[in-house]
Amino acid sequence: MYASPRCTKPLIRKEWRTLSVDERQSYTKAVLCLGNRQKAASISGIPGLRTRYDDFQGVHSIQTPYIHWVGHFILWHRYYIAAYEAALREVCGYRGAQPYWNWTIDNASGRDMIDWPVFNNHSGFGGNGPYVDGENLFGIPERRGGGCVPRGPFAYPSWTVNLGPGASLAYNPRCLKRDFSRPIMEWATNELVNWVMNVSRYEDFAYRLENVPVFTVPNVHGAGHFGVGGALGDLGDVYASPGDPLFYIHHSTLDRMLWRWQQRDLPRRLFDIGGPTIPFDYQNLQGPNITLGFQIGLGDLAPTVTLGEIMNLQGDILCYDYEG
Ligand SMILES: [Cu+2]
Repeated sequence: MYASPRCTKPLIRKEWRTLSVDERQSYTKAVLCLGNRQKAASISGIPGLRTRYDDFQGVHSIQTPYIHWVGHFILWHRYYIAAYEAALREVCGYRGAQPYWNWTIDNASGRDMIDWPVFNNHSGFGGNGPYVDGENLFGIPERRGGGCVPRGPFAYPSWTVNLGPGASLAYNPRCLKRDFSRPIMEWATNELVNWVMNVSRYEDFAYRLENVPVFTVPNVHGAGHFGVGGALGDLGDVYASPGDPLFYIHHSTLDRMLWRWQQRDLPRRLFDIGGPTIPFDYQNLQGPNITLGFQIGLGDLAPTVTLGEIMNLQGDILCYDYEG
C-alpha cells in the first residue's frame, strides 16, 4: 500500500546461493561485460576511466570523503547500487536483479571461506589471492592472501582494476587482489545484524551499521570489506573498493538490512532520517543532520535525487524488493 503506481513489477533481489548456476554466471558475465567492453567514459574529470565499470568505481572514489560515516552512507550506496543494477541490465543485457550475499549464512556454516559459494571459481567470484608478504597498516588479524585472484571470472587479465589504489584516478590497470581474514569476516553474524536492527531511530541504525572505524569493534560493513580485502586486497581500499565486484553483493546486503528495518514500521520509517552531513560529526559540532530534502548525486550516472525520494524501494525512483 506504500508502493508507487509507477512501480508495478519490482525486480526481486535474491541471495547469491539461491540463484541457479546459470543465473549466477549470467550475473558475473554481465559484470565482465561492463568491465571489458570498451565504452566511452561517461564521467568527466577522471583520467583513468576506460570502461563502464570504471565509471562506477570513479564516482565512488571521488565521493568517498563525503559518503562514509555520515547519515546518508547507506542511502547513497542504495542509490549507487540501483544505478549499477540498471547499467548491468541496460548496457549488458542482464535479465535478472542485483543479488545480495548473506554472509551470516556462510559464517554459521563453519566452512572454510574458500568453500563459500560466492568464492567459487566456476559459479562465483573466484577466491583468495595467494599469500604475499606486505605492510599490514591496520593490523588485520590472520590475513591469508594479498596476491592476485588466480582463477574465476575476475582473474587477470580478463578482469583489471583500473583506478586506485587509494584516491588515485589515474589509469593503472592491474590484477584484482584479495586478502582473506577469517576473524574479521566472522564479525558478520546474525547477532551483530540484530544489534544493528534493534533500534527505533534511523540515526541509530545508520550509526550502528558503520560503527567506529577500528578493528577492535565489530561492524557489519567492515566485515565484508576487510574480511575479504584484508590489508592488501582491493575490497579493503576505502576509495577503490568497488574495483572488486563483490562490493556490490556485499553492499546490497546492507541495503537489505535497511529495508528490513524500515519494514518493521514502514509508515514511520519511510520518513525517519538523521545522522551527520559531515563525516563523524555525530555531535553536530560542524554541521546539521541530514534531512529528507538532502540531495545526493552520482555524477553523470544518474539524476540527482533527494534522500526522501529513495527511502521507498517501491517508490517513484526505485523499484525492487528483496527475497529472503
Ligand atoms: Cu562506499
